[in-house]
Amino acid sequence: MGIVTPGFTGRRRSDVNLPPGQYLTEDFPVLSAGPTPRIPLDTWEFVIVTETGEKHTWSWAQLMAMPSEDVTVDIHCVTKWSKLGTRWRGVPVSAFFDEVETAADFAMAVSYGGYTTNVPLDDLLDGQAWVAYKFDDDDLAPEHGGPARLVVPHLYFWKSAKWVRGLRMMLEDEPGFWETAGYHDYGDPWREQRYQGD
Ligand SMILES: Nc1nc2c(c(=O)[nH]1)N[C@H]1C(S)=C(S)[C@@H](COP(=O)(O)O)O[C@H]1N2
Ligand SMILES: [Mo]
Repeated sequence: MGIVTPGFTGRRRSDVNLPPGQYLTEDFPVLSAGPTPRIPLDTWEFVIVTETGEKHTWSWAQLMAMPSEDVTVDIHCVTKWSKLGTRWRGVPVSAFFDEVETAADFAMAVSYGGYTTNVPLDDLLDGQAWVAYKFDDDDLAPEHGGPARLVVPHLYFWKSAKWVRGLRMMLEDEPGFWETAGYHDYGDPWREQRYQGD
């Protein structure tokens, strides 16, 4: 006979499989390299610029009209905290690329406020990345990247650009803000790719 714990729905600590060097946190730390920008929704836009300079722009109203997904994912910060089962609502990045033609293999995510981070395009497609605007059923708080942020949970969380403004497509990989400062160009937490050379 097994032991049943009524009402227990969480995962047991011993069942948790964290990437190497990570510890579990229950709260939601804020990590921002600068001040929190405030972006009014009526001027907010998401822009994909292709390698040929072609621009595709979505307004907030257009974003809201796109089919969204509710996802529950684990996130892993390079400063070693991991948070399990975070709940987001957002538009899958692949939906934007249904309308964009590009031969580029890399994207530079660009944020309001100037933050940048590079991600291979393949890592943004096929249900791996979202432009998220809700967290835990609430509008995404400004300090966590609201009105909208990138969520790319399979890479270290610095790749999940807060206050995302768009993607600049690149034929060659280029480092973004933290990558220029020595962080890994790809950032796979399961391979512990924290710094350049890992
Ligand atoms: N625009 C922007 N996006 C950013 C950052 C930032 O400083 N600016 N920090 C990154 C880092 S290092 C992490 S761990 C997460 C933190 O997200 P949170 O503050 O919602 O926990 O956002 C990432 N996205
Ligand atoms: Mo981070």
